[in-house]
Amino acid sequence: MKFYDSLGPNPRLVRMFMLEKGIAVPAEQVDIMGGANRRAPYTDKNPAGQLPALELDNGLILGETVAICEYLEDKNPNPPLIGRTPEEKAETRMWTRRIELKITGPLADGFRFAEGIAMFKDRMRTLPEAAAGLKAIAADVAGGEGVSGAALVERYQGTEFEKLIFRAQAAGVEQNDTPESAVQEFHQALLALRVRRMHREIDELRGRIGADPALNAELNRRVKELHQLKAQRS
Ligand SMILES: N[C@@H](CCC(=O)N[C@@H](CS)C(=O)NCC(=O)O)C(=O)O
Repeated sequence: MKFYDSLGPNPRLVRMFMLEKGIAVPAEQVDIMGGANRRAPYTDKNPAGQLPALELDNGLILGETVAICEYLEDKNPNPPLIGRTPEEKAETRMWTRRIELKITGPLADGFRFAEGIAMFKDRMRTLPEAAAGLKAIAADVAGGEGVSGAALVERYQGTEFEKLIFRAQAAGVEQNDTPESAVQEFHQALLALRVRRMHREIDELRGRIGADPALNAELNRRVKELHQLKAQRS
């Protein structure tokens, strides 16, 4: 296998996915700033002309970040990032599609048609007049001006992969951290989310204990878990 890698949030997501899975694949860097992705020999491999791509041992070249992650998950089910059961997988895919269609897609085109226009005008059809509207759609759906991975984790309390996608995309807009630090940040955001959930569950258990004292053991177990989670926060 060979991983075609570059600057940008989409390859970053695949790097994060591989790190989470503990998979190492030989990688080749493609210079997207210099436009190497939009000409041969890269376009002979991936006519879509974008990154990332994964070349399989049977010669098939896979483009599209989500398709690549799905393939890696099928080949390496543990740890599950998309889901264990058909239900978990369906939920992840539902959120992934919503986030791509309604947030990261418009966000990326909003950037390409405005701040990024010098780089993109000769690579794709650009619609400068649409930029502000596209960014507004993304911000509305993601919950306001300060669109960040943490804000989205807060809002869409779904599965890990969907948050990982957004984290990678949002971090990619800034382009200033390493995949390792983005993974670290993602773990911390997830941890904070779990701590909040656990607090809610504990409050709810406390409310029911008067009616059912047998819940005491469950409560003690949860409180212990909460302390363990809190100890992992940096
Ligand atoms: N739909 C593609 C989008 C890939 C994409 O936009 N890649 C960016 C890098 S993050 C790219 O290749 N940009 C350079 C270009 O479009 O010329 C996917 O999900 O993989």
